Amino acid sequence: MSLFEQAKKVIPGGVNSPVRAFGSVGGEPYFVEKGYGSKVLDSNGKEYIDYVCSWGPLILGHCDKDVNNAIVDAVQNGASYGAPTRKEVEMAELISKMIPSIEMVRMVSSGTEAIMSAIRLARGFTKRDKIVKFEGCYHGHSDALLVKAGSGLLTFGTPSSPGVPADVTKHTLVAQYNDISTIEQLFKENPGEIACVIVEPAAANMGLVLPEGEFLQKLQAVCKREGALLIFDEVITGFRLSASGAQGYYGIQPDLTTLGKIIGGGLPVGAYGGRREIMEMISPAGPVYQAGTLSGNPLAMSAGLATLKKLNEKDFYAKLKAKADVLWAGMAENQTKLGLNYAFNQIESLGCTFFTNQKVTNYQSAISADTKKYAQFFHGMLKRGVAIAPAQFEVMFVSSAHTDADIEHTLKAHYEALKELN
Ligand code: KE4
Repeated sequence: MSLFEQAKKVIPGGVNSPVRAFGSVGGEPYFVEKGYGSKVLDSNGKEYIDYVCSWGPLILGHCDKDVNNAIVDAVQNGASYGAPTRKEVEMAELISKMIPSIEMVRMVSSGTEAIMSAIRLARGFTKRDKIVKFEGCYHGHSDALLVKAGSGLLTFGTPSSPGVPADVTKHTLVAQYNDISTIEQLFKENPGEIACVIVEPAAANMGLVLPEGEFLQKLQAVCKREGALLIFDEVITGFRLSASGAQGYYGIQPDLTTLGKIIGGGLPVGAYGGRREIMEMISPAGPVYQAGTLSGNPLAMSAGLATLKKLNEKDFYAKLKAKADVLWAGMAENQTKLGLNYAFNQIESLGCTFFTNQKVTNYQSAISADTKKYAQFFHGMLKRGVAIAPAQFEVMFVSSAHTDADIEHTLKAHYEALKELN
């Protein structure tokens, strides 16, 4: 019996998070035994150059020595106390220094928890119930955000999962990414009722879709005019696009920001933060309740602090971008050589090939991608020792641990995998 068969007997779908099960690419998922630098080794002893990188946290790659040492040192003093620690203060001060719009921050244990809490805070602060998200953006699995757009471009959210009451999602409105007219329309139809708009400032959950023109600036202006809070979900882009996340990259300060992934260095973590007058509504300073047994966990704080400190090293992002740009340029060159023109979006160390010839700027254009072709491409890369996301609507993550040799190997595999597509 395979490990996957064994797993499926005791874990739903054999995995602890759905995307890991290879459902959209077919075949059995590889089980990882260990990671080191840019690589992972599976339970059959096969090595892959890894562009999943734990879906974003591992911007330094696997088993970074400084991150590992920080965890090993911390655990000598215990794993959790349920009492405040100086590391939580250090983490909050460092996050606030790196992302100035975050005057105060609350640590939690996942991106989902960060977003769920930020939404509650926005509702408590504005005394409004409705929220707006964009079709194709993913903000974790809390009920209010498990919605899909109904028919047409502008709708109330309808539950995208059983178990989510329509009574909950009726407060969630769905707009279209890069189309500010859909936002204007929602505010026109719901005057004074929208608490917040949550957006991935660079969307990485419908594949990679980037804000066009002044989309983010206009979004901020509309929220300001309408008295709604702008929430940047930077669980992926936070400390990924720059030392100040997407908001630093695009020069826009949201009212609230959610974080995760990188700030835990691979350990369970999430955070939400923003303007002091808003954050001081959070219990016990204020009336909006939120709590967590392992919030600010000392091991996660140690791993996160060690990670963020290395991201502050001179030219870290310039070097990472230069490395990623070699990969992105090589992938474009491979397509040209093969006479292909699949859509390709990239920003800094994030990249995504869509198997469609349409420019991808929103959910509708993203889903024009041929997911069967992606599946074939995925397996073509995997058999050549390159592990990319097992789903079209995810992204490739490049880490500082990826070497020139890794990129050369990846480009060779990429060329051959594209060539053999039928
Ligand atoms: P978590 O609850 O999984 O820590 O974070 C949820 C979340 C929130 N916001 C954004 C922008 C996110 O991308 C995520 C989670 N990202 C996915 C990958 N696209 C996690 C992978 C998985 O679900 O296993």
